[in-house]
Amino acid sequence: MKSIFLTIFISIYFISFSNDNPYSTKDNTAYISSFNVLRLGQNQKNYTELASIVSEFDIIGLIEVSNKNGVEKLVDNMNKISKEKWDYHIASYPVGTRKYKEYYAYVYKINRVKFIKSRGYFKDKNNDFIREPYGADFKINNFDFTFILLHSIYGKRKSFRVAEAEALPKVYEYFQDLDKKENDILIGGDFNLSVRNEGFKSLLSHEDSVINCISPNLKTTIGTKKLANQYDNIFVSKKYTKEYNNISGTIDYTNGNYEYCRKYISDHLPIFIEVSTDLDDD
Ligand SMILES: [Ca+2]
Ligand SMILES: [Ca+2]
Ligand SMILES: [Ca+2]
Repeated sequence: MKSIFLTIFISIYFISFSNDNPYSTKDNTAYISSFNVLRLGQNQKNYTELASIVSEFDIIGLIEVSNKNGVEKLVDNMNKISKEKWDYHIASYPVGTRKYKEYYAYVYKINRVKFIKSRGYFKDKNNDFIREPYGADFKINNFDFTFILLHSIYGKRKSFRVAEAEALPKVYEYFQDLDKKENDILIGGDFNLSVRNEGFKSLLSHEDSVINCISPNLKTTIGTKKLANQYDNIFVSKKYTKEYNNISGTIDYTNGNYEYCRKYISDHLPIFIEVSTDLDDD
């Protein structure tokens, strides 16, 4: 598993890193990931493989977490299989419907990433979201930022998903306005909608020049016979988050074993961005 993963990772980075070994992580860059982990804590998982996939990043925002036990089990496995030490932060309560709720959580390398504080859930006054987005502040070297996570509705009709995408500027502005000094707002998650959909138009035309870091051409969900949809993304402001290096991607850990991965890992791929951490302008 590890070797498959490394091969894919190297092929993604071959051009940008040329002669560098991407695994001798440079102190001034970091990898921030968002990953829908398909009912972590509830579904049966191969925790060793899951740990090996996510432990290549510095911080991973976990979407679709069923309970704290799943996160603890993942962190225990990461501490076992990697040379790094890992810790986590989980939202204090789950969100969703009366019948079905999920947590958001973050797993991070303790020697590289500092958890600063929780920003709590988005105050969803108009009930725009089935699961309110959640935010927390972290610092990697000199780069501090608010990392927001969202698992959008799937629902009976596509219009439900489009409506949540249309409400994203409210989320961006809510977290942006919480802190006058801190303006690095990263919104990661599973939007259940291609970023090409016009529902994202208002967020992507925001005056702070918000961009989607993950290409619309990269599929992020796993179907039964192939990769299926482009549903996951990370949004940042080009105006404020100049720390984003314009390097991003997905990690395709499937190696053609779609059914196995869906059953024992997830039905999504992790997505990631590379950031510079030596300078912070806010
Ligand atoms: Ca900052
Ligand atoms: Ca701000
Ligand atoms: Ca910044």
